[in-house]
Amino acid sequence: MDKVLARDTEGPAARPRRRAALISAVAGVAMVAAAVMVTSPSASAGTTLGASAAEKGRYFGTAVAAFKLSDSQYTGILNREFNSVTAENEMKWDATEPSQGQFNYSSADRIVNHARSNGMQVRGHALAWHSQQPGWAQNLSGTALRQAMLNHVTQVATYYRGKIYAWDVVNEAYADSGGGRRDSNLQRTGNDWIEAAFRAARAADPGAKLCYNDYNTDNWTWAKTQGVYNMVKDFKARGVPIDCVGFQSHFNSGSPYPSNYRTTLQSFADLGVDVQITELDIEGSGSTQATTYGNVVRDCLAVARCTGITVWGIRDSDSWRASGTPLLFDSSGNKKQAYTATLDALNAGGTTTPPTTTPPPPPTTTPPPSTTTPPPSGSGCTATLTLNQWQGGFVTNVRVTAGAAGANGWTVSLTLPSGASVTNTWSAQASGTSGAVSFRNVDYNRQLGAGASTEFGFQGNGTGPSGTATCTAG
Ligand code: G2I
Repeated sequence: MDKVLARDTEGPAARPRRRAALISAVAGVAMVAAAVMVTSPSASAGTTLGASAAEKGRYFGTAVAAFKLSDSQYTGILNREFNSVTAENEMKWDATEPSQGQFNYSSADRIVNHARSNGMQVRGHALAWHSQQPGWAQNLSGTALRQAMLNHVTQVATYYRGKIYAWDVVNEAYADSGGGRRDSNLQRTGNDWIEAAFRAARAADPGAKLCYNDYNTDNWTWAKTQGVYNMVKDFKARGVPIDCVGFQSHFNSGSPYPSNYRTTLQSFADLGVDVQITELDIEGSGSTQATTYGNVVRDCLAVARCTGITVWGIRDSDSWRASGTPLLFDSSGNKKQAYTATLDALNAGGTTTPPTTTPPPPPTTTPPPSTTTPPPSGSGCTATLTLNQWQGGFVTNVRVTAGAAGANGWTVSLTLPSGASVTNTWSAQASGTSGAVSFRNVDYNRQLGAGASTEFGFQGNGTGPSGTATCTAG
């Protein structure tokens, strides 16, 4: 193995191309074939976590702290081993919107730019969470908090549109015991706050996979796991836009790796969502720790829709639980037994079906869903509204579908119910806030091909509109 490891001498810029070639060349091929690959000077199958995961159609990521990107040992390991990153704290609400309506992306951008220039994908973490809220949000409640949260989701997801593989839209909304929701200021805005957040995220970045992320949801028999499972099942049944479930998987003696972990992953996947291991760390050392890392990797590879694994930090000293030495590299940056077990498990896992790698939909134009009325036969367009109403406020998502002639610009007009007013609009330019209002395309969604559609949305106070609206092309 050492000889193989020593082969990874190409710069990071060469790696994405090589990874892509490897995915198509060797996906699904067993370890024997991988061993043949490493004899070729242009290939390095299985020599790093990211390359090995990519051969199985998966990613292998880590949490990154922006302030550590100037540490060359840290960045060296990051660039060599990982093909996905999650901002450890920099995309959270307190970091990105320290004052209401004033957004600061400087630290998050450092991570996103580093990832993109080194061919790594980005998991966005986290849009709506009861913890790490800025002080101003902690002091809000009711409709004001609901609208602030939806605005936050909309603004941040819009800012990063096209750059995020998957968003943790909602984080840790379930209680530790009992199987119900956690009490929080967000929960007190109404039980539908989670689906409202998902709808706002979908409207803002239709190309990102939208995940629900939580901890202590690994053991299939635990009430919390079942609570989240039932929510996802309900969302899928009602068409709430959810694509994935993140399992943080912070394992220690109080919350050990469960022998039914694979059952949990597979059961969620069977609901029609991807599953991802999003914050993996395993307290311990030596062969015990190594075996558990191997088990986790084997479980993910056994589930076709387990699309990737992220460890929550690089070196033990980078961990939020540093004293538990839960990561793959020691505090000097050396590979631990846990690293070798992880890489070996990745390389050995060629016998399972890799996930279908469907490219995300383009950000602005998606085919119309079969449930909507067919597009007009000639020129013009149609507009279909989906209303998410709660006490005192609403979000309306609007699907605009061009007719057979396509559209070069469009305007949607409607009359709001009495007392309603628009407070925020995304992916369109609004005229008017109450009574008769209209929404004009913005630059990126002006052009629609024949029958193509795009979505925009708006939120407001009072009772929102539903049904259809007048759409004018041109
Ligand atoms: O707590 C572990 C993770 C559980 N799941 C959600 C993750 O977002 C969470 O990450 C941790 C970070 O690893 C810590 O780095 O979230 C903590 C906060 O909830 C982060 O800790 C905070 C400290 O509490 C702050 O005092 C500090 O200013 O990190 C901040 C930035 O270094």
